[in-house]
Amino acid sequence: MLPAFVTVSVTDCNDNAPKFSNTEYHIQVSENSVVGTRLVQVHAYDPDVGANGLVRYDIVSGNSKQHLTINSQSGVLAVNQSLDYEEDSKYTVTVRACDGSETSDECNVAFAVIYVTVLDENDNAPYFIDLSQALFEPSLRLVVLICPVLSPQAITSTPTQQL
Ligand SMILES: [Ca+2]
Ligand SMILES: [Ca+2]
Ligand SMILES: [Ca+2]
Repeated sequence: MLPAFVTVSVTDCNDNAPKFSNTEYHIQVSENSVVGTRLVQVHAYDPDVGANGLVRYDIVSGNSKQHLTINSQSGVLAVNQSLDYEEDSKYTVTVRACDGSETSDECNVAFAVIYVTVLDENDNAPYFIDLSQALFEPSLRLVVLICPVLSPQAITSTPTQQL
């Protein structure tokens, strides 16, 4: 009797979630960086096969003003709009990695956080404040210097006294 051979094909299921190589990234960027400047590339690995192992990236929080953008396929985080240290000096961006095909409703996810520190540049010239408006504008910080006031009589009566 001849031995019977049975061929068993194992089909892949999407039973692995993506896993980030780092769950935290800390980067610094000059506020003068031009739009399109690449900041960091995140990466998540998924051992599944085909679409089950395809990883897409998106930003889920920390980017309400759309100053940053991430390439959904490469995971490259880049400057999307001009940065301004005087407006926002830090961003805490949560990035999600999602597996499966784009048409699939279900996916496994993983998260990483990117801490972006904006570095100050000397991009503002000094300017004078109109003191007459500053007196009525509570948002302006006005430092008032109080100097002693001497009467003319006091000055003339003590000519050797120094202020
Ligand atoms: Ca997977
Ligand atoms: Ca600025
Ligand atoms: Ca500045």
